[in-house]
Amino acid sequence: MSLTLRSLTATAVVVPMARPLWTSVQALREAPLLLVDLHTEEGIVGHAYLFCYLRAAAGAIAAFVEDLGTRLHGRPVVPASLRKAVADYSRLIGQRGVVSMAGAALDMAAWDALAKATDLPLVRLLGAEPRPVPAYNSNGLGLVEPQAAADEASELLAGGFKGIKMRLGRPSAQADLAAVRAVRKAVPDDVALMVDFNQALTPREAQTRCAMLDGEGVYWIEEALRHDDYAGYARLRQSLSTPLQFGENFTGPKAMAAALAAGCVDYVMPDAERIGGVSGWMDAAALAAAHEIEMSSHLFPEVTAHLLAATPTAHWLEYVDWAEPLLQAPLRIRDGLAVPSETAGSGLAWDRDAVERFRIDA
Ligand code: SMN
Ligand code: MG
Repeated sequence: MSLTLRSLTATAVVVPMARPLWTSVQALREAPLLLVDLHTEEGIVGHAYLFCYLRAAAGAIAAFVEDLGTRLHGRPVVPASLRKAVADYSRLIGQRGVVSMAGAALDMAAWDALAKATDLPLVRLLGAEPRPVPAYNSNGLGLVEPQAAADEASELLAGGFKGIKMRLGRPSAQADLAAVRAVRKAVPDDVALMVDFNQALTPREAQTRCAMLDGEGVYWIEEALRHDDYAGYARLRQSLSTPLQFGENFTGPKAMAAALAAGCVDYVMPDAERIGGVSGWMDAAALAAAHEIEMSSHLFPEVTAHLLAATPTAHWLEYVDWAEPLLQAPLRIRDGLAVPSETAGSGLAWDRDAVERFRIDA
């Protein structure tokens, strides 16, 4: 069945985080999400959601999403054509920030609608099988005292997770090291321990702080530097044996292509809402495969369970539970593996009562 786009609606919600995310720059206690529905003339509704980072951003993104819906009214729901139309429409303002997020939401909702129209789980529409992918628990584990970090780390392993991520970037390097050692000691040796600086360090600080973590059982060091300092990452990488990881700030696959061409990163982890939705993700997956680089996900675990299952060099799924209160069927984690949903689409179905409860006026 071919589908025709009628409209896009965006609903802003704010969900309290069960475990606050205390990063080097900001403590996040709530998740401002935008639920996007693509309505078709045929009656099928495609779903997607965005993480807005800041409550104040939700209104701006919602306005652009709904504007895209008006612009594209009557178009066939064909992701490649919609992508081209969005690129043309946003050429003057530029496909960055909230503009690129809105385009990604449209793309993800379009793929969801198509998967429903073909009665396939998204992963199968992408030509792959719904195989489980290793997931690490990325909830919480912020810049707390070492003992609190160790206790929380142990709690995060419930559900059989074989990986966890802690945030770093305390004022003192020694305090970070003490927290890493406390967590490393508290969890079994076979648990992968990722660390994330959230771009906190200058190139000089990064040399010292990352060297300090070498040999401490850290699985990857994420965003030590400003996200686009590819020359800086290349220098940092030369002196380290711990793998470097970044990618949540790639806006579109071309940013990832540039990072891979610069040879400055060991692993990549694009974010579905910044890389360009399902279409952008699949381009990125092809790049990672060509470079033989392992690719993980950033946020959106329900949808990325499908995307990673269709990614040749799939590595780790980042699991956060922020959208769960809004969903009829939360993502299943079995023995530390994320299991893509088997229903038609990408597995997102809103719990309408919950949406009303968490809704805000954006
Ligand atoms: C992160 C994600 C979402 C909000 C803030 C920080 C973090 C991660 O960089 O990789 O999980
Ligand atoms: Mg990160």
